[in-house]
Amino acid sequence: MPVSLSRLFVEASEVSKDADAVLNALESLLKILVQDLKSRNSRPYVIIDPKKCKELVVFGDIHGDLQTFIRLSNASNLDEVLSKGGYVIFLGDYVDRGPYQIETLVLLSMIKKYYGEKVILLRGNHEPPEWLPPYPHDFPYRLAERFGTNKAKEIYGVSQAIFEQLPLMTLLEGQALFVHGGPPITRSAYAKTPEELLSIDGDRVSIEEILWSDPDEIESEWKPSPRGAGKLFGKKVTERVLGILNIRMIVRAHEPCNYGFKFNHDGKVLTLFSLRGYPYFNVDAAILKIRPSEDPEWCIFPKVINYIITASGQKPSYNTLRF
Ligand SMILES: [Mn+2]
Repeated sequence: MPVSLSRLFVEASEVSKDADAVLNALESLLKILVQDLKSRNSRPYVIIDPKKCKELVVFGDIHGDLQTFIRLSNASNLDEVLSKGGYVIFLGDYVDRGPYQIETLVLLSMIKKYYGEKVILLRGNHEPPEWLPPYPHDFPYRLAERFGTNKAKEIYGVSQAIFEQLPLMTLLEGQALFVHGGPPITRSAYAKTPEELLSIDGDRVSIEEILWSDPDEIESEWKPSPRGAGKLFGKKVTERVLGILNIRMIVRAHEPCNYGFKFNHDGKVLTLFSLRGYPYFNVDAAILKIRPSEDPEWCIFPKVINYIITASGQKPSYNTLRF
């Protein structure tokens, strides 16, 4: 049954005031995610058949910026997209930094509850494995401020279990790969099939590359990242990954962009950044809304620019591009 997102926004902010209500919401998200993982045979990635995907909205980093999230949901008619059976992919980084981290996680759990497999929550580096902590990671402190140490510990424990269940990648067959940071770089050097590239199991090198990497205009395949985790990957890696997967574009988040989006590698990598304000103060935030079944060529640059939606309502154009 369709549910109005604006009602969920109100509900989520109510729920977020009460520790037990938050626990409830997150525990039911955990159950759904466990079920999801089972139903895709424990694969760390989701596959979407574009023929069965009329509409798809994609969000980059949110980091607790609920106001921009609401604005972008309205601008993309997310409500209508979901109630008509369309998909939404969130590219990760829901918590840390922003003012409404708890509300964001609760809201996403509600949206997931209503729309099930059509809502894909990817893992970002701020939904970290214990062995790869990001900085800042203030989410546990925000929980403690609001709910006290004991409840905060309990809620954070469930959150960590949630993070472990989140898929790392989504493949929109024949069109695009969606990840938080980058593709599995090391594996792309020897993987021959999509299955070999994406079935990373518990491979920590791949997980780190997916969560932390950034594209860079370098000649070499890759170089170490100044972030201290992940890699900077060059166009050679991008082209190899596109070849193995038989797709046209990598869509990722992770990097602040002044206008909410940018392109690398001759338009073959699109970055989306969907929050505004502290600590980046970027001019604009952006998302993507495409029609994979109707227009499978959306991912051929520069056509994709027409499908970018900004928080300001400003139409994206060539002069906001950064190569
Ligand atoms: Mn990130």
